[in-house]
Amino acid sequence: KQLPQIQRITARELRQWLQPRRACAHKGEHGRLLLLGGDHGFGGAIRLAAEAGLRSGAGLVRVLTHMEHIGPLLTACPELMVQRLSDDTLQQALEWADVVVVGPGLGQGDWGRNALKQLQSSDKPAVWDADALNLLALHPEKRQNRVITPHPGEAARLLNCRTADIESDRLLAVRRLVAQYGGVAVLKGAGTLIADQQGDMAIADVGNAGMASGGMGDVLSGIIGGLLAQKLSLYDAACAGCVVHGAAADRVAEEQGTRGLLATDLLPMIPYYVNPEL
Ligand code: NPW
Ligand code: AMP
Ligand code: MG
Repeated sequence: KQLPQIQRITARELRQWLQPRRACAHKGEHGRLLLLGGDHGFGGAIRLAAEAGLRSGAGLVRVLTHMEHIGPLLTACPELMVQRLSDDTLQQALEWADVVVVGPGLGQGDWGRNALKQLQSSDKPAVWDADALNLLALHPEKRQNRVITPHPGEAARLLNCRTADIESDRLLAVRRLVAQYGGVAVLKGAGTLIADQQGDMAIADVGNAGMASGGMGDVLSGIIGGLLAQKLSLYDAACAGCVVHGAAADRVAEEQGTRGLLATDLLPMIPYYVNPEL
């Protein structure tokens, strides 16, 4: 059996994807990023994803979520634009956005289902994560203009198998994800794999066990969304996003170790890896 070629990517390779900004740049050219999520009890997930989008360099970041999360989100991060998610605000925001991230803390109830259904009529580039993937697993749909970012548990739901089956052959799992769902697939976990439909495949050779804590994946979806908003291709944004994410976590761990590492610790480290001139 011929083994696939897998590109091994480290923080050094980020220079091939990210260019320094033009001196006369303005926010409009760095993309409008929309994030949908944060059901009752999950306000933290959407805040982490949205702030990661800003820290990755998206020009404008807007969040549609539950009313109860608006105040806390704006207090934590006043650079965000935050509104209550409704049919009207979603339609208007979808016209506004260049890129959409859906799923962090979305839940699997009617609120989240309805948002995902409306989003399906848009073909803007999108990152589907977390509960968007759990809902996708219930009604599988192939789509080209999308990055999916499952952890092994979500991948098992998408492929209708056990988590152990995913972990026993991660290469096969990521290829099956792309074959069934289209676009680009990111199979998370130690040694995150990225694959597209042309057969390209990469492994992010960064990250550490401190990342096995709540909210880490939400940060990744925001980073990939922020890079897509800056016009990287789906595959490049996914590869670069995984490396920025893992490298940011490694930088924190170098100082304070892995135990007790928080997803919020990564946020101020992201700029060190999205600015290739550093
Ligand atoms: P097992 O037990 O091994 O079969 P879930 P979630 C597996 C939001 N969050 N290697 C493992 O399965 C999210 O955005 C909100 C192997 C595990 O038990 C979602 O919307 C937060 N297995 C929602 O919560 C912070 C692995 O998956 C199961 C694995 C639910 O998302 C937390 C857990 O996955 C969270 O982000 C690995 N590396 N990784 C907030 N602050 O608001 C995962 N598994 O059941 O899909 O639940 O990921 O917590
Ligand atoms: P989630 O389960 O959605 O919160 O995502 C967890 C994130 O942390 C993913 O990007 C994983 O690749 C990363 N991660 C979790 N555990 C590890 C680990 N042991 N080594 C490296 N990365 C990890
Ligand atoms: Mg997650």
